Amino acid sequence: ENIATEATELDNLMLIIKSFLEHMEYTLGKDKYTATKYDAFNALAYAVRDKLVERWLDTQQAYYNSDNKRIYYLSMEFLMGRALGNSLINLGILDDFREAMTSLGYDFEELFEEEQDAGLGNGGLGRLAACFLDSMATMSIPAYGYGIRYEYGIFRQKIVDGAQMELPDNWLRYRNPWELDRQEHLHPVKFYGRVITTVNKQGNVVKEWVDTEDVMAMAYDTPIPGYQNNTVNTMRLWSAKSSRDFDLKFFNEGNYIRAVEKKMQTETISKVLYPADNVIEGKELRFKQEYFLASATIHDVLYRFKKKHTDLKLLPEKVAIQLNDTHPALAIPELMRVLLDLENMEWDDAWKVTKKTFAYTNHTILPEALEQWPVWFFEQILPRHLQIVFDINTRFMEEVKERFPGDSDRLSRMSIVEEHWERKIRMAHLAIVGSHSVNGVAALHTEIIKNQLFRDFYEMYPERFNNKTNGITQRRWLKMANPPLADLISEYIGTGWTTDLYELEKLRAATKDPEFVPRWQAVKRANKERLAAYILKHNCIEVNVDSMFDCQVKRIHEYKRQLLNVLHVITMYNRIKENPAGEFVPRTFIFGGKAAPAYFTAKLIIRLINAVGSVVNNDPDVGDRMKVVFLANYSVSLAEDIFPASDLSEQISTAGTEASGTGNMKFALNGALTIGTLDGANIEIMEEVGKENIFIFGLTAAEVNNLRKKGYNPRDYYNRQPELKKTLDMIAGGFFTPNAPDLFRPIVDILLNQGDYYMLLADYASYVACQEEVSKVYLDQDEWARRAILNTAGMGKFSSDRTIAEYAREIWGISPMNITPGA
Ligand code: DL6
Repeated sequence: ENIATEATELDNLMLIIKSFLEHMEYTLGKDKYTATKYDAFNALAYAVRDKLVERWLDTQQAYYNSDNKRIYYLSMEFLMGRALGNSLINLGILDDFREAMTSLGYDFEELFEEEQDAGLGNGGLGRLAACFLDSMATMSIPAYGYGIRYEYGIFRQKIVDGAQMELPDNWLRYRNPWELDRQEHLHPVKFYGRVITTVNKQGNVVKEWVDTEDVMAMAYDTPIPGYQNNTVNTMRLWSAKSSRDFDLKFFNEGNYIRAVEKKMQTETISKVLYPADNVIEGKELRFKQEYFLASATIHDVLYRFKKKHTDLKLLPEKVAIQLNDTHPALAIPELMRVLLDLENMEWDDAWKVTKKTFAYTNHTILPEALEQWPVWFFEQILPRHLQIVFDINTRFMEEVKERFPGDSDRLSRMSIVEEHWERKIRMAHLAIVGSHSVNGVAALHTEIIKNQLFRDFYEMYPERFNNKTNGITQRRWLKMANPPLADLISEYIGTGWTTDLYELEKLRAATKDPEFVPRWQAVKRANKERLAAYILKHNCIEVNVDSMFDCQVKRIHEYKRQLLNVLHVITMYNRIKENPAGEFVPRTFIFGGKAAPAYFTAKLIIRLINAVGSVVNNDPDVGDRMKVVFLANYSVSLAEDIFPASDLSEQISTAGTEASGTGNMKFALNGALTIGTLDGANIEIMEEVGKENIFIFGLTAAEVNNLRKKGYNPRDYYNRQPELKKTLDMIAGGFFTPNAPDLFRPIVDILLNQGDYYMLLADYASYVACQEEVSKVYLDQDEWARRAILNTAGMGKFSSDRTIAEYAREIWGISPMNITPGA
């Protein structure tokens, strides 16, 4: 029997090697003389993709046969990162492939580094979409991610002389082995033109959108494997191609160069991801991108629906569309347009179908991130949609009037059309009115939505509002990113946590196991050594592996308060300088994150971090008690190296501003302790891990509101706190950049003279005191490890599997199915 098993294993190994070599030769046209390491990665990826494709076809056939309800997750961003490691793990073939590649003489892990990140997102919102796809596949939910196949993803960040430089991320230049182009899945997307009223064959008065300029949306599909369950779902991304009709029209005009130019212009729609996070860029091209995604997807959804059904009134029974923020919300008037103008449905029926089909997730309350499109964009680019939006609004206003007679202020507050100054369409209002569900992404955030941001809507439609606290996939963020910790955990509690994260509860007992704790500490140390080597290689800074790795990695934004962290760094520096012989718990401050290219203050904060770093890191009085490191080009793959190596997770946004945060969950899952405000999901993390195992400081969201109402004067704090005053004076006075003494003045100006909107000064004292407590606990390494284990143990709730199960049950009304290959 043993011989038989061994023979099968050997066969299996030979098949993998054969597949790899065949792809090297026939797909890539390379041999052992010409193949590069990048070719080896590609041949390996194709061999893995073959495995995916078998299950993919079976899954899709099973979905078709079962006619289950389908879930469409529409998102302008999918921040997928690398696919190789994840695919191998989810298919359960990691060890087989490692053995095969090693036997061919390759360093397996090195090949992973060859893969480009799929960086089609800015931050939390895009990464959440990626985690959701993993969870939906793992739960065998018939789901599709729909987005845009940007040719350029999020820019690559370089740090030059301490400042951010943006380089284009031309990620498709060297092929993308995971995707399959679907030339046959083409939809024309209309732009511009005008609306005429005609009478159709049945004698009905109908609207026709004519003289449009059409752009073709072509599908590219990427397989999304579930975790060891034979399910492979689809992420379909649209790429813009100019249509043949379009070409002909312009080429026939006889000006060849102008015609080619026009053709190129239409294809720019899917060229580049807009790089702003939590702020809108009101550009026409972005508006077109949003409609491009909305329109192509609605047509695809209806095409699939019609393969089995004829009665469009049944759509909500077979289709749920989740809008990832308002970015794809033009899908609402687009579905209305199709139902009214192309399917001849009556308004009331079409509206009922639309509302029942759509659900909207809000991801931010920051006013600068709430989308409002000028009415004149609609007039020019989507004239028929403007009519429909106006019609929706007229009916909606009637409803409000009936419900709240005589309340004209309320009418103007709630209107989908903002009438002041320049007329605009408020996309959030459109999304709420056109959906049956509106959710926030953490408990506090949902309360803020209900009681502040969308209060009027909550009063009108309380049943629509619900909370879905975010989550992350433990397959990528623990099993793949941190194999030594994942193995240690599995050894202790079994592997059930990979699909049921609540299993981690069982780790609580490990805190009392004298053998477990040192092993836990050894894993963390090894991970820190690896990150230290990375830092040495990329930043030429030698860090003390025994120091606390204090990490803040996320987009750079004023509300996230990287600047507050810097104030603490400078305070600690000053304390060492004043008492060079004193005892200090050593710290390595690690920062990472991109600033939107047009965000002046965020970019200045990056420069400040680096300037403070050059002073601190080179001061002999400091030695290895403190280092400040800015890791360039924070991305999914870099994050996978940082979370496992971190001791302290900085989640320090002004209370009430961070909708949820998901980095906070990834840190804690990997055994970092959190220092944080009572904001977003931090609150729920505290509830799960226990107040004693998290460091909480600062004003609460209610206190922030009250202080703002009462009148907040940051100068009071500056004048009363000498350490704070000294820190700010150093920044303003050019201490960190003697050659450009005024460089950081604008930062201090924001804090002292422009009202310090995010209340850094109000929270400074409590933050610094809390950091002292952090250092005290860190001195007792066993106590620290105990708390770290309890953090990991408390992460059960924060699996995106739990989040998706809630969406499925409470919003989509579906139950998962199991895929049997070949069924
Ligand atoms: O819900 C995912 C993620 C949250 O965890 C973050 O707290 C939140 O800032 C982010 N929101 C956005 C909003 N962008 N827009 N619009 O990225 O969503």
